[in-house]
Amino acid sequence: MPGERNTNNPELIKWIDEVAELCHPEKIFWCNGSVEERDLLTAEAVGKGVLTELDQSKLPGCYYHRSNPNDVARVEQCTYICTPTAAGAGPTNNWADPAIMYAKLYSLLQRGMAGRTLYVIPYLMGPPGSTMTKVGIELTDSIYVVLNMRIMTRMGQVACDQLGDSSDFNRGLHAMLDVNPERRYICHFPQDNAIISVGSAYGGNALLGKKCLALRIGSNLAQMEGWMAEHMLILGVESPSGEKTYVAAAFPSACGKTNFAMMVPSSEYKGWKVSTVGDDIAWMKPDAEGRLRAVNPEAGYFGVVPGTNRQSNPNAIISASRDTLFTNVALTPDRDVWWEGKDGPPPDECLDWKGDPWKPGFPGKAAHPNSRFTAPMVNNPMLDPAANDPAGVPISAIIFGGRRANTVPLIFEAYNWDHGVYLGATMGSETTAAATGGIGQVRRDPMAMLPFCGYDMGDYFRHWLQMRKVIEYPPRIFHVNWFRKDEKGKFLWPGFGENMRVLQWIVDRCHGRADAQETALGWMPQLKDFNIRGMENFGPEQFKKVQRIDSQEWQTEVVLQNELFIKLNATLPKELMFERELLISRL
Ligand code: GTP
Ligand code: SPV
Ligand code: MN
Repeated sequence: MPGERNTNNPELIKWIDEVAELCHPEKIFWCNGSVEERDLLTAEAVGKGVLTELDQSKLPGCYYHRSNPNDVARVEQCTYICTPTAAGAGPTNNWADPAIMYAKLYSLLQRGMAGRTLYVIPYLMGPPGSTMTKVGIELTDSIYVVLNMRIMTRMGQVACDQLGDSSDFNRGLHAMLDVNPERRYICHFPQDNAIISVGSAYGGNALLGKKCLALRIGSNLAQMEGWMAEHMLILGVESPSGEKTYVAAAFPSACGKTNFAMMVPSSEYKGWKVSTVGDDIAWMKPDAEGRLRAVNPEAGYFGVVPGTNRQSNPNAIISASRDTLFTNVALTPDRDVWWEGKDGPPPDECLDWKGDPWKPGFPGKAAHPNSRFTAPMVNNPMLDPAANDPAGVPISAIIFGGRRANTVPLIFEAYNWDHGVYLGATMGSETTAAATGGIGQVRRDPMAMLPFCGYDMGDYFRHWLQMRKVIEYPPRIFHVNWFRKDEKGKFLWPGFGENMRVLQWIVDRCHGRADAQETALGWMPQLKDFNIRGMENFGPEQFKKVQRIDSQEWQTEVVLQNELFIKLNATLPKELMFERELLISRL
């Protein structure tokens, strides 16, 4: 019977009893992850108006959801790391005293699920059977969260089986309450391996396996256990000769991870094949041979919708064409979905992401800029054969990249691991719609982890430096910027499938084949080392522009970089200050 208890784990049952006692749900539903259960819950969600069925002949298994308009992105100002001391969270996180925060949350949660169902979601982060995999249990009163977690993680019986009678699982408690920004708290208690999230039902705030467990709690576990939990895509690239290379790349939210992870190489690259291991999170650990190996802890993609089309990301379009949930896009009268940047003309009329009538020419956007698709990774035609491999894949390169209209060249390579850590640590990027707040302001987002590092950022940098000592064959480290613009505000680099040209240089560097020139920033390809063959409107002059190091801009940049270092002064590793001095003297 769907919903029946499917484990006898005593610790788990005890915890659920406590939560039920506090939150007073009308009933408890234990998820087993079956298709029967999915169909039942989907029908219930449609009945309650949480989901709208899309045209099943066009989009089989696809449903539409609108979140509360006040609840459309991560909320960094409501996100807390509740370590015993404020120093544990460090100066870049919001900190709260765990006792005080628990008290506040328990009072908000009192009878907080009255009249609702409490769903028990056992899930795995990581491939079944991997030594890297962790078990989480999310308790939630949101049926939408259940259906998303089903796609995003290995959920249900498989997780109960891996857990057995162990008490080693992450306790995640999620309650929507009245979805009020005034009562919205996303709280992490690393010392208890626990998460409590209230007042939001959206994305990274509510799907607790993703940013909360896999990154904020995960980064704590990683530091203690000697591995790395990173906001990185993982992709494989195979050359025409059959040589396979895996790389991981950290770009901030809405800065191109999904697009790069699913890249279809441009026509110049016939015979080259890119394959996806993951599009958002990498867990990486050195193996017995001294290589860094990575697994994708997730099983689905929670991808940015606007701008996705057959040209920019055909495999995302295919992935999201069946068994997919669409959140906050526009809904057409024939029960199809639409968004800015979709193929074809806009619909004559539709309902926008808020449910209001919308027509072309209306001032606002039809789809929210942070509207998302939730699609199972098995839908991805270019899924890497090793995506479920418990051993993970060996990483040859780590790529950092931000969204920078100026200053930062398209591609350069770090001199060595410590210099690479410096490049990651000083990464800047323009803010995007993935988090509420201003858009387009450059801020420091070290390793794309500013919103996701669950402990002191200086100690996190130290952990990165330490990792070098346990990885015999460390990946090379690179920095990219797809987003540099010219004086007219046009992107200097075409991006998307053409990023294969940058990836080729990276891969060739990893295999000791490509030349580079020593510059103030690092190793850079010269025109002779970089393939621009067959490119339209991109010649030697454009290459020079996109790679230019402007000393004026860099004078400003090193000052801006220092703002973060000053903030982290208590724990900043001295190696990074030395790297800074070296950069200044080179400049
Ligand atoms: P999260 O899921 O929020 O962590 O983001 P992500 O890093 O996976 O972002 P995604 O790949 O969805 O990128 C979203 C935005 O980046 C969209 O606006 C894309 O159009 C834009 N983008 C991605 N790749 C490129 C590129 O190569 N060039 C340019 N100019 N824009 C790009
Ligand atoms: C991000 O913001 O980096 C995301 C989307 O990947 S969310 O799951 O909402 O955090
Ligand atoms: Mn992300």
